[in-house]
Amino acid sequence: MKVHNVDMIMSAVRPEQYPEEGYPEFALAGRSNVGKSSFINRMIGRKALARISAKPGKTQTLNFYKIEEQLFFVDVPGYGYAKVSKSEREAWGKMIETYLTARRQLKAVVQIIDLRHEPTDDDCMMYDFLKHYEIPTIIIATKADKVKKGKWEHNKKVIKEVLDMDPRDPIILFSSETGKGYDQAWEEIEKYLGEDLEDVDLDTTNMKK
Ligand SMILES: Nc1nc2c(ncn2[C@@H]2O[C@H](COP(=O)(O)OP(=O)(O)OP(=O)(O)O)[C@@H](O)[C@H]2O)c(=O)[nH]1
Ligand SMILES: [Mg+2]
Repeated sequence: MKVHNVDMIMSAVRPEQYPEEGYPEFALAGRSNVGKSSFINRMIGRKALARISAKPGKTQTLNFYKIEEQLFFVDVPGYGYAKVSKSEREAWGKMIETYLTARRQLKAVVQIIDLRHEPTDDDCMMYDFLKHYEIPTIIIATKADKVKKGKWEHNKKVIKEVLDMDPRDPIILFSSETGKGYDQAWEEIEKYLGEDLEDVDLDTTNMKK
């Protein structure tokens, strides 16, 4: 997708603050500092629209980015950041759980994993949570620019094994630095947009009758 129009339209914590357009939504999940916001920026071709953290834990709310009047990327605060209080962590958990389990517009979660390391326990917990609720998941193995080419396939295999990935879920080698994986990532996202266009066609057929 060629992206020209992007709006960071709102930050939300509670469902009544979510946008009402009804476009398909794709939420980012991943460890704090893994590169969720950088992924969004690369996908929309903006250097710094989604806020990138010098310090981890920068993204605190659900941030909705409207793309081409077609879809939303939803930037979600990362997990696994040690320096948050218990009450903050609980509030985070509630906000994420409410959004992920109850949002009808959510088409898929883009879970970002660091290609350099084995997935953490938190990564595995997040993936298990998504599979438990049968939420379609696209795994993005990012920071590929920091890994020697010769290790890409091996590290990808480790991620698949440690997460115990459903073979139907795609996993894409990615780099927000170089743009590697950009086309493949858009391809996976656009698969879900196609479904919606079919729905629209059906509706107009019915209207003509
Ligand atoms: N080399 C390299 N660095 C990256 C890549 N993606 C992200 N980074 C760097 O990783 C750091 C964290 O990136 P963010 O995009 O802010 O991470 P985040 O997951 O949104 O972090 P939180 O909002 O704190 O959860 C920044 O310094 C980025 O420049 C990548 O593909 N390659
Ligand atoms: Mg962020």
